[in-house]
Amino acid sequence: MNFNRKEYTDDELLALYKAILKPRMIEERMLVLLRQGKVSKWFSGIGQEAISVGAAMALESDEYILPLHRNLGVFTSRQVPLDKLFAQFQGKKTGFTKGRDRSFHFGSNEHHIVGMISHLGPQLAVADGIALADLLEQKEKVTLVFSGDGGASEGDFHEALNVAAVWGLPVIFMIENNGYGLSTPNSEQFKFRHFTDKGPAYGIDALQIDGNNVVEVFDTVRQAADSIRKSPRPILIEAVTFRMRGHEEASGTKYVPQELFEKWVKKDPVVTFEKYLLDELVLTQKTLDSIREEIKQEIEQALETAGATPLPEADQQEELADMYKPIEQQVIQPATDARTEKRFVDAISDALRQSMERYPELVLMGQDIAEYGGVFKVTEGFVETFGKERVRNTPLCESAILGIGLGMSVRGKKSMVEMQFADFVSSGFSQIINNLAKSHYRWGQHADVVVRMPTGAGAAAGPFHSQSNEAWFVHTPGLKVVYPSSPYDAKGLLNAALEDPNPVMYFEHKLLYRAVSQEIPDDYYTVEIGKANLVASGDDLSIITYGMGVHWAKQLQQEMTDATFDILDLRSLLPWDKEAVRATVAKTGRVIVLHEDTLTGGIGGEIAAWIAENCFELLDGPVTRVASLDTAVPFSPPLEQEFLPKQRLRQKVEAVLNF
Ligand SMILES: Cc1ncc(C[n+]2csc(CCOP(=O)(O)OP(=O)(O)O)c2C)c(N)n1
Repeated sequence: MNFNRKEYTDDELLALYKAILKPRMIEERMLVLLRQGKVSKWFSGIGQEAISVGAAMALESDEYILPLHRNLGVFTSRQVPLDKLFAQFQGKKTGFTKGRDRSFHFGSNEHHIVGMISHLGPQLAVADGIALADLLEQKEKVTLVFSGDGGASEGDFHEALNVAAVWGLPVIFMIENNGYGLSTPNSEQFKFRHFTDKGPAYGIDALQIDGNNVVEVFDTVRQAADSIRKSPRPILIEAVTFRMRGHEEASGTKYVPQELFEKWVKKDPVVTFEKYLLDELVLTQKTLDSIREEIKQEIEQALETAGATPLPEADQQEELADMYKPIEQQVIQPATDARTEKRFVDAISDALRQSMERYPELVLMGQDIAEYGGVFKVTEGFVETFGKERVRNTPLCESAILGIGLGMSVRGKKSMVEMQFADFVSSGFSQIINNLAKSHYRWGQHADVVVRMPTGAGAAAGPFHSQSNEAWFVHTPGLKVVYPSSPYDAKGLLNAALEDPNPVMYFEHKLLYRAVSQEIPDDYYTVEIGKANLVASGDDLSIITYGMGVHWAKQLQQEMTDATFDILDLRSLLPWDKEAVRATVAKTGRVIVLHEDTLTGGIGGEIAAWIAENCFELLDGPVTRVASLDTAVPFSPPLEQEFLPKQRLRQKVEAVLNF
């Protein structure tokens, strides 16, 4: 192998050697422990260390790296304490995730590392987010993210590269091309010849390097980083390498032809570099022995410390609490009595505008939200006031933009991501439920992201512009979900959501945008998240609902004068106000849970079950759900009206009253 040391000093080369030796020695030790049953399986980086190490050593220590499952060398090169790393591998509380996630699934802001989630691809956009935050702060920093050749088949790869290119983000996309994705060879993974072919299609410079040559990796990343710090843009580096062990330490290597191992063992990145340094007299056998001894001691001590720590004791309170970044919401009252009649849609704009003024770190992202003002005109005029940097038109890349939201949080930014229609959130689902929602629980990194969700049916817009999908998110711990029904709440809850450092799904019913108006405070104010509102008080029946359901219930009350209803507007669906539910059940003893979402698996089921479990003695009749039909949302108006629960409501109410 040809090592071109260029102008690098002996000390620099020695530092690289020490750095590449450490992950190799750790893994060799772990293989012994695995055979003794003392560690669980992991994903070996043996044969690929030059990439992790060369890349990590080339960057400044406060530049973020986003490694994947074969990048032990990133953690060791960033001097992550080995005892903590081993504790992480062993599921100990003293690891990086308090025993909640495994192997390399963690980040450490102290070390400027954001670890992966299993899904691989979502990691790439998080790097975009970190880079965007740095770019907005004019920090002249680079972010480096890894992908395997297999993971690069995911749509997330395309989205992340595309957005990085369009926005000129200083990201190095490091593709470790080791020829296989688990057992699948590249010939069954993709049709192009080299990853460098992909760069031009995205408008990105692309380089191919020998991924087993640590000097080449180090030098290439250094130069690329230097260049894009000064002139921000993404660069794709394809590092050609080979995985010398199985996908993980249980899967074996039978599917890999033996001659490939014979070819690549000659290019072992540690052995070849060591030989080069000995030949060049940069390293003597004596120094080599003492370096090995030093690393060995470090490993043994760390193993001892980690091993001595007991497995975690589960504490339910702590587990539940850590799903969220703590916030004691102080409800803010408007500073003056000034009020103006506002439509629902204007109330949303109001909140966004005032929160943009309040939080200079807040960035809005969404399709067509800049000059065009968004398809519902919520952000009309915002570009003029806040500029294109903070009011960002995005490509059609829901997943990437949501991942960018998480990356921005890592660097202290807030983001609001507008879904053009709530239906399209399915294209970014994984980022929300796997990345944003779980990040704080896993490693303490909050996701300060509000996702605005223009939702609901009634406008004959068919199955893909009308869905109520709030239940998808209410089922996901780590998220908050709010759903206002009035202009007052729309403004107050959006302000509260933007204040909250946790990921909040904010549902806004499209039919309410221009149909309801109300005098609301001109000043900034917030509404408490998790607090329901009794919008009408009655004696005979409780209708527990939210969103459009509140308006249906009110309308029915006007029509039915022989009975009076408590109408409880939940406003927040996660968390939801159990106290208020209990109070209204205690008052009337008869309950309808009403929502526009379809019946099966809807939130009504959860609320009804809770009432049955906790308020059974207060009930005078069966808790009854009224919801949409269990079908997709149909297009044609007569079909849509039959789908929606509104016209079934009266009959159900009468049945409960007469029970
Ligand atoms: C979305 C998703 N699909 C499937 C998997 C299972 N899986 C984990 S790693 C892997 C292969 C990845 O190959 P590559 O990206 O080339 O990385 P390598 O393992 O070769 O380093 C697969 C299929 C996964 N983790 N996530």
